[in-house]
Amino acid sequence: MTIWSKARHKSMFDWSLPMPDAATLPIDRARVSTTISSGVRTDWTRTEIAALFDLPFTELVFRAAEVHRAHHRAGEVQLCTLLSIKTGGCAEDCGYCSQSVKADSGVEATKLMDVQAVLQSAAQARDSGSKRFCMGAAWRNPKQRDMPAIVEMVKGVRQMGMETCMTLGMLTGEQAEQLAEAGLDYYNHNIDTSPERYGDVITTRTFEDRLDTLDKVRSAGINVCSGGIVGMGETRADRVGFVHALATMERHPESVPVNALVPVKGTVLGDMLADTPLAKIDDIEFVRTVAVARITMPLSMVRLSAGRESMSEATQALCFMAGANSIFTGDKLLTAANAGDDADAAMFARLGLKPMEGEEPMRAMKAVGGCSGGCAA
Ligand code: SAM
Ligand code: DTB
Ligand code: SF4
Repeated sequence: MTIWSKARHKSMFDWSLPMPDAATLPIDRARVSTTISSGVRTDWTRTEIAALFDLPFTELVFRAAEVHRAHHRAGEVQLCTLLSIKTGGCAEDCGYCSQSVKADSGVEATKLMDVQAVLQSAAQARDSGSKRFCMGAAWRNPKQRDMPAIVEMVKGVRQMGMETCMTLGMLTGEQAEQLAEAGLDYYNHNIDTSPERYGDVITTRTFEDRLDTLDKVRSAGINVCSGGIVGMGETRADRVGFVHALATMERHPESVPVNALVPVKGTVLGDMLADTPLAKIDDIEFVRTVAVARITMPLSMVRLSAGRESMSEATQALCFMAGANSIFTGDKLLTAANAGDDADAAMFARLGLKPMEGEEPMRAMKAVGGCSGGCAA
């Protein structure tokens, strides 16, 4: 029995700590449906978003916590697992990434994993309490010859009862349709930073290329997972522009990963920022970004993604308070180290957090037909 399942069986951790009522209320589907028109805006201006960032910190976190409680079970955090199904040797030149051919990071390139090996790994994740299995490939785009195996992976993981997410780079419309047909729940494709800053970080594709794939994913009916990285040496204005780009999409991404840069030696950004004051994002600024994402995209899952390994529990607690409600568990992300199950189970116990069991709000709404025309419209 793993530490997470032990925790869930209460033999190791006591999940029964007192919680404020609002935190434990089940989602009221009728109430959630009415928030479609009342709480979700897609017409945010940069000035408004900048003003949120500028709020006194405690006021900002308080407002974000209010929004969070109105739409989510505060006190519950979804456990997700990441698997790199094809590592390294990527043709893109993303300045943050250890898997680019341009990086001298020591990451070895591998072939696409066998379907059975992926399914074995997914079964382990499920048995450890994970609700969501994310498969990532270091590709600029998948080749047509890879698609049959990818489709089998999606089908197999879905059959295990876990939510599926894939991140494979740019897609054609046909590939998006193939993934949708296989039953893929989410496609992750990050905008990463503001439109203005994008070209400083990546030169082998454009911000528009990213939006184009996101459109194809949406059109195919797959849920969108799109967010980015904080701490790449960007300005506050870039963080405003980053959140603005997401929060003004015709429909908000159902899932918004907020990563703190993991500065990897041998990558452009890892080397550029090393030994400078920008080497690590200021914790308060990171929490501010999470809070502003929560306020502007009230129904989305906000995922506290990369960078937790070097984040204090106090900072993570502030992120949960400010509306983050999903984490990646385990010792490894794709190539970088992650906090690990022991540390996370201990943190959940200390903070009185519970692994999320129920449905995500936007998916729950779709299930009752409340979101078919666009949750953020
Ligand atoms: N190749 C695909 C793509 O770029 O969409 C999928 C994999 S890629 C590794 C997924 C995301 O991980 C990136 O968009 C980026 O936001 C995040 N990421 C990659 N390296 C990171 C790092 N060193 N620190 C934080 N986030 C990182
Ligand atoms: C996302 O935004 N974060 C995850 C997931 N999407 C695929 C990936 C984080 C990768 C961190 C760096 C690494 O492990 O190499
Ligand atoms: Fe390739 Fe994705 Fe890494 Fe960019 S982030 S180098 S596309 S694996």
